Amino acid sequence: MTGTILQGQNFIDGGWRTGAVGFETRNPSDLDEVVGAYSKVGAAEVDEAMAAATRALPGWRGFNMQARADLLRKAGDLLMARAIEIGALLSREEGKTLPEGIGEANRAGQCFHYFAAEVVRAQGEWYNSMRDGHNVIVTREPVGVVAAITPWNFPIALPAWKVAGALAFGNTVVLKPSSFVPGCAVLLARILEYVGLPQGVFNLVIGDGRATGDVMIDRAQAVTFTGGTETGRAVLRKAAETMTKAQLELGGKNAFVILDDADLDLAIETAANAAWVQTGQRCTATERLIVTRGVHDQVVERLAAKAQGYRIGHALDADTQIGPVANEKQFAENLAFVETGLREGAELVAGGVAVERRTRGYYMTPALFARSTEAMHINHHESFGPILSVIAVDDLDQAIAVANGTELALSSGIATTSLHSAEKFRRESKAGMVMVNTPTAGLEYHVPLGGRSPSGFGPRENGASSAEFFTESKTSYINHGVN
Ligand code: TXE
Repeated sequence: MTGTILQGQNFIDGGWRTGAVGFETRNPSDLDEVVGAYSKVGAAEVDEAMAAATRALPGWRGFNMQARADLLRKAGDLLMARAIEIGALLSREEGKTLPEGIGEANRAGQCFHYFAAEVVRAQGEWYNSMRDGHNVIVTREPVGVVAAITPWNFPIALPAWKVAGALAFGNTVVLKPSSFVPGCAVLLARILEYVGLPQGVFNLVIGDGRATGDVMIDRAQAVTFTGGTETGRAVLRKAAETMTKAQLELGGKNAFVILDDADLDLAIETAANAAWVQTGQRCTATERLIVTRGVHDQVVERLAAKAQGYRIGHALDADTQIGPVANEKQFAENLAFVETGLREGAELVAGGVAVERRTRGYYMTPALFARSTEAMHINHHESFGPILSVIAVDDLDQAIAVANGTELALSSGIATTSLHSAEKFRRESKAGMVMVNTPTAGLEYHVPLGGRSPSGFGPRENGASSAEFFTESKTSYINHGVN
């Protein structure tokens, strides 16, 4: 199945705009297929988008609450009604399998529904005062214009939850998607235009990371960013200049522990899913597998068989289980990462090589390294590909120490049938999200998402913690004179 070429524009101040520099995206499953034709805007147009969002702010902030909730809900309805179309575009542009693409589009719709309900849950607190005849109220107000900057690995869900969250709390938004995968953001903009969001409330700019990002961060009151840790540092440095509020969701070097007492069928399934499915391109993917010696050899053997059993192929083929790597840069980095592991002396027991399929694409087999040690580069740096390395340990205490031994602390997990071990791990893991007998990847939108610095910075995304980022608190003292 091939599709038409999406002609994607920028959406600024309620109108569609072509930028000066045109470019195309190609299907990572089939490099001979062009998926989208877009154009990048420069600093002047980004500035216009920021100005439009600033002008639209008072109107949107005061927009009727029910009407605002209705707009978000309708956007969610449309995302779900068009999930097959959006999912197919996502699969063609990013390389996720079609069920994954459709699932992500539906998730985007659910995020809009969740935040539609948030609109009417306006938060506030009332306090008695120390002073007679007074009281104190604490209310929340929109933070202002939000700059949303997103990476390529979740082209619709990530823009959706950032944009829906910002809008729900009365903010206006300028979204900059990754230029590797702008198509879904264009469809989101079309949906938001169709449901009748007022002019300037939502803007989409496609452009180069730094040039675009710098203008956005300068002019916004808040920036929400997901991407690589180094880019996150650059965003934070820039935000510091203007004291722009920042929320960063960055890399992970996520560990999953398997103890001797684990249900091994579940543990193998869980580890394999989190490491290799979606081509390992999830910030919460398992990259380090920490296994106690009693089950180590069995785990390695079974996981090697599992890795070799996956059907790798074109993202739109019905029998494909794992699609291609999303882009050439990531593909080259993954293969180089495998080389590094081999050079360091880890044993590659499965996969890790480029393979050919019926179409030209960035295909590689899921990699499993055994006999890797904690000190190796491959156990400290995010790979962002389908690459898993196993580290053998003596017991739970050592497992926890190794799991906590990297800088990045986003997600972690443990497979065990011992309530005591599970609870000890849950308490002592420094990751922002801890999973017991379930994959390190696979998050829900009604609860906070994120990790400790340098895996994350600022208030967590999603769930109740969204309000912390998307609003500012105001404390009011009122002398009403009633005793
Ligand atoms: O991320 P980037 P990309 C990691 C992963 C991957 C690497 C690159 O290791 O290989 O990041 O992926 C914009 N100011 N993760 O290219 O480069 C850029 O245009 C402001 C981990 O997607 O960080 C894009 O829109 N913005 C991650 C967005 O930032 C800038 C998920 C992300 O770009 C900018 C995805 C700048 N100076 C990738 N430079 C995770 N763990 O969740 C670039 N951008």
